[in-house]
Amino acid sequence: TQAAPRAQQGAATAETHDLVIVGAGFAGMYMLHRARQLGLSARVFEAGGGVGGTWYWNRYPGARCDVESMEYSYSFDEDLQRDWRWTERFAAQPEILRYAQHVAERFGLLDGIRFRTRVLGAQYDEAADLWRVRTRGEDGGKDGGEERECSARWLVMATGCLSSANLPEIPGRDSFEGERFHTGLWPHEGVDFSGKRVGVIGTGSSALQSIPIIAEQSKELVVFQRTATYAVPARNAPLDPEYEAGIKADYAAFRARNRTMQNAFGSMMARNDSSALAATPEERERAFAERWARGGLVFLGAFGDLMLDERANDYAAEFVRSRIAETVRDSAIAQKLMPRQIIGCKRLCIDTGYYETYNRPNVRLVDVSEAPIEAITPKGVRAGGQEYELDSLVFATGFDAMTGSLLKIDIRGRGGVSLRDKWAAGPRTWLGLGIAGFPNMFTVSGPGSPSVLTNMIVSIEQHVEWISDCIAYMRANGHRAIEATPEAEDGWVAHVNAVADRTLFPGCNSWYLGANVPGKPRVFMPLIGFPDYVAKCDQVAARGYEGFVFD
Ligand code: N01
Repeated sequence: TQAAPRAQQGAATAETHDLVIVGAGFAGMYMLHRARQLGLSARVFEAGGGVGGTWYWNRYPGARCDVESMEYSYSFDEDLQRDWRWTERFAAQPEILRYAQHVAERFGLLDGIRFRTRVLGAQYDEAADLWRVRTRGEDGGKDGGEERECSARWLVMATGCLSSANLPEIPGRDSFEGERFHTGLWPHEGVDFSGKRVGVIGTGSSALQSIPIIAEQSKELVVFQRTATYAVPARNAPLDPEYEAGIKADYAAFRARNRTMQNAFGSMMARNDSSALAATPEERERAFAERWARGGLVFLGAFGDLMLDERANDYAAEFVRSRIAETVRDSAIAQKLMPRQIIGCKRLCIDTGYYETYNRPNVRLVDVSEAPIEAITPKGVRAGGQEYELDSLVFATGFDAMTGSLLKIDIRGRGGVSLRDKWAAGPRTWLGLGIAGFPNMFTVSGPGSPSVLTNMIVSIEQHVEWISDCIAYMRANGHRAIEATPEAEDGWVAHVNAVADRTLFPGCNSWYLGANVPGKPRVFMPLIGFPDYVAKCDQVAARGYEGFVFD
């Protein structure tokens, strides 16, 4: 491992805080709020020009949350959750962004956040027990191009799980002469596809949400599909005021119930724990049909063993394939759209009119499952020996998930060891919160925690509260540093893998496994099971932060 360049080099006057937080999404904002409640001085650095994280960047047409609005919101403030009014069952990106902005203003957070500032590196100074954080002002920001340093005792990485765009290295990628977009870096002013020939690469959640809208707008749409996707209808609708009032009458109880769920959402339609294998064909059909009619991610809660047994899983998969056959008029296209992999081992997609879109005369589906896209050319995309001429090309190709944003930053712990080297064979953490060799650094929804398999806001709140309690404990007990032990970390990595191996989750090429990014180590990154995880975190704290050592 090479020693890091001195963080101070070329930096302007150093600034010092108790806490540096990287990212001003839901995690960074709440961390700042909690830090201030503890009387700490904290600084947030955010590469974007505003708060909201995912919801700041992902402005593609149709971007919408797949967790219901009444659940996808902060629970830490009774007045906030009572006052805020969602308009739809599933909120669209602009509304969630407005909510994030409202929270930032309501709790006076904006003056603690330095926007358009990217964190380049962070190095632990062992002599001083301080993190030295190197930042650079982004173009267009007030400190554009300027490098600075900020020191802090604690470093909280609130960098998000799906925030590092994956732009695959397809031959000729940069030669395309038309306009090019990535769903996760969408222009703020929007894009007008009227009269255009548009190509979309990818058929994950982002593609599924944008394809029906792009199809309506554009002259022609060509979708390049590498893996067909299971999608369940959202059945989005205006939020029913009675339903809203019912929840608000005792929001605390509703939140508490959510936290007891495996994935911290879906409390209105609890998981049926019985086995799909024990049910009769009629019972199975009824259970799937009920959830299909209700819409949303609750579909996978139809039986308790859908993610445990391939035969059970295939009943659910077959139900969706039958819906595709019913919906798509051209049977050859329907066949191509039918996924064959395990349902749910890639994130289930929630759609509005996705399969129906292939009945439109201006939409073509190009299957690139057998052979990859050959090239991107100045005029379009070449696949299967044919060139598709395009005016616009949309990469709906996802993210370098869970580790991408952390590893973009040159993070160096004890002895100058870099996180990139430490995680060369896959991420290693204790509880997804701490990393051996990186004292006083915490990861919010880090790999090894349930994060992306849950309602993210619930997981974020749990992590931020655990971290702030830990910092309060350190201050009360006069500790300068906390660090995960290598033994605790080894045990945890083995545990996360063992839990995943008891399920069907590792069974396909998902981003949970890092399989979407060529060369990324294949390790199942999130931990399955939210309530057990929370109990473990609480137990660790109650036992004086077991698995951590203090200085
Ligand atoms: O990204 P993805 P996403 N050639 O990785 C394809 C959350 N989210 O942005 O499956 C051709 O799922 C790739 O193909 P394959 C949600 O958690 C939530 O859509 O790897 N194709 C795949 O089809 C979600 O899971 C919401 O074979 C290539 C697609 O690109 C996560 O974010 C909305 C390719 C990428 O799909 C990520 O979703 C949006 C190549 N070289 C996102 N490289 C909601 O709340 C990649 N692909 C609803």
